[in-house]
Amino acid sequence: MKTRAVIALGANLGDKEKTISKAQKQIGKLRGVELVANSKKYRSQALTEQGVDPNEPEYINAVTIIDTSLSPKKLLSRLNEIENKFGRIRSTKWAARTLDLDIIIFGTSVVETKSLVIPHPRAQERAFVLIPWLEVDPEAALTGLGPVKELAEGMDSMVWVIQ
Ligand code: PH2
Ligand code: MG
Ligand code: MG
Repeated sequence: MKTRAVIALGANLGDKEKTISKAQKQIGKLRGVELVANSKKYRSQALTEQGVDPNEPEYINAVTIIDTSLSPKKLLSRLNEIENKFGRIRSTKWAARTLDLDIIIFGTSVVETKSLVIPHPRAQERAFVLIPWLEVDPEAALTGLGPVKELAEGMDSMVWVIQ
């Protein structure tokens, strides 16, 4: 049994564009994962706890859609391994990072454990997740919240496509 999952990628340290492209490739090559779609890359200003912060390094974001036979927990641990390969250092939730891989939805599953919450609890507020997601799946829906097309209304100007 395969489940369709949506992964958001983000980076604001190091060679960001290269990191995102390589990470999209590596996700597609994981055992138990079939690539469905890779979005283009988008630039956006860093969102911090205090709101958008133009003094923080800009982010590159993208979305990758997969079909997977892995469990949400296994998928997360494979994604954490990829983050680590790109030199991810874990400090605070909002700290700058070389690579962040977040599971946005996993089929229509709802997961709430200490290490994993699905759907991603802040996805609906984030242009840098919704706009790339809509690019590769115009019919996308955020579990429990409805069509991404509606959630993303008015957000186009918050991200800039680069590829
Ligand atoms: N990720 C964060 C915090 N802020 N800002 C942008 N623009 N893009 C991100 O991916 C991002 C962020 C924490 O995961
Ligand atoms: Mg994140
Ligand atoms: Mg994360």
